[in-house]
Amino acid sequence: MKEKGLPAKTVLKEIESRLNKDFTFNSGKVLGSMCTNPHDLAKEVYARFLEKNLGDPGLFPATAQLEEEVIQMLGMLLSNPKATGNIVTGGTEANVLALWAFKNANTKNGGEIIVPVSAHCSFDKAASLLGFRIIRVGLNGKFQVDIEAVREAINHKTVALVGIAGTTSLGVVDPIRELSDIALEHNLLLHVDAAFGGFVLPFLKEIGYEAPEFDFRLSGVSSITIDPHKMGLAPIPAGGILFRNSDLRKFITWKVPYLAGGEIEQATFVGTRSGASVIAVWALLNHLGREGYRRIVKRCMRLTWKLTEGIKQIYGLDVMTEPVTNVVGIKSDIFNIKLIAEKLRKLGWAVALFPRHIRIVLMPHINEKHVESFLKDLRNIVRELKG
Ligand code: 0PR
Repeated sequence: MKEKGLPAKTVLKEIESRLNKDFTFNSGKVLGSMCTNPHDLAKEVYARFLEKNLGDPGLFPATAQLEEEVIQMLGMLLSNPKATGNIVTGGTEANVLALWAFKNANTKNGGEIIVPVSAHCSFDKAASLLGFRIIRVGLNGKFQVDIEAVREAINHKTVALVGIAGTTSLGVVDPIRELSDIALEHNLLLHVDAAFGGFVLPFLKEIGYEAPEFDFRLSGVSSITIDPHKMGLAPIPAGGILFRNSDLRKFITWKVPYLAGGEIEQATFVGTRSGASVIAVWALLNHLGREGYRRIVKRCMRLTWKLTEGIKQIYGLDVMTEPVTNVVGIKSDIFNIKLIAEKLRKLGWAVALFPRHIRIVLMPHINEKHVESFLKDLRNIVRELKG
């Protein structure tokens, strides 16, 4: 740090010139991210309430009330208005909180959590923090967790199962009903990671797509992660953790007695936390409503299928599986997919690369023209590789 500070104008100018190296969602080039431009209303609200701290809800009781309403609205979206929970920093914190509650609720010896190989790395982080052993089980032909393999992995040390509703790599949904039945049968907890799918799946049926079951309607589901900062269009940070009721959540509830606003009970990992995030989510849920989110999902799904059809028509390329949510996996049995990804990146496309496929997420910042221009570049790359 310098002794003497610079004028605000100079600092802002420097920031602008430095940050223009970053990708922008508006460019339409970011095809591999699960985040997007926050909605304008959310940006405005977020900027206005930066001082709100839900780490001391006694100082901000009205903001705390909005968080309760957000959890109730998300609970209703996930078929359980009685759900309890919090808006947290993201899917990672939400998944850690679920497993933390499982750990403290667990009266068995040892502790194993059965997760699909497709699960996000936040489960490994959670297991490392909490001393759980993660048992990864394989997938079926549709890239969903193999239910038989889950059954085989269960033993006296098993504490919980994890199912994914919108996988990181392909956006597919595990057979959550079967997982729920197994959880009930073996008296296990079941966490559903709908960090991505939580703001997509509830709207699919109404717009004519197949909508796999995944939420609290299935009575074995103990907790769900649902992230407003992915398909919810909220500013980062905004993840969501919901528990079926207060039973499990009480295992991660801590009393903090000395605060300026008076004694509180806290069930998040972090202490000081953004009230602005919560208010922004509240604003979005109220402003967009089911109708608004349905419209957004409809548009994203239309583009998902446009891209899927386009890819199927390119020689040597195919999709990994028919899309369930707005995620497309591009594979090739002929060309090296890593090489294709490298060539796409050279052309400025920010795509995500998995071992056997390129992941495209059709987020709300992508439009028809972006998809067409991407397909054109892809066709040219393939033509060049064919020689
Ligand atoms: N659960 C699932 C199913 C996820 O896909 C992710 C992250 C998480 C949990 C963790 O969420 P947080 O990142 O909020 O903690 N999924 C994205 C991914 O790994 C995260 C992401 C988002 C990565 C935007 C890049 C990016 O540009 O792809």
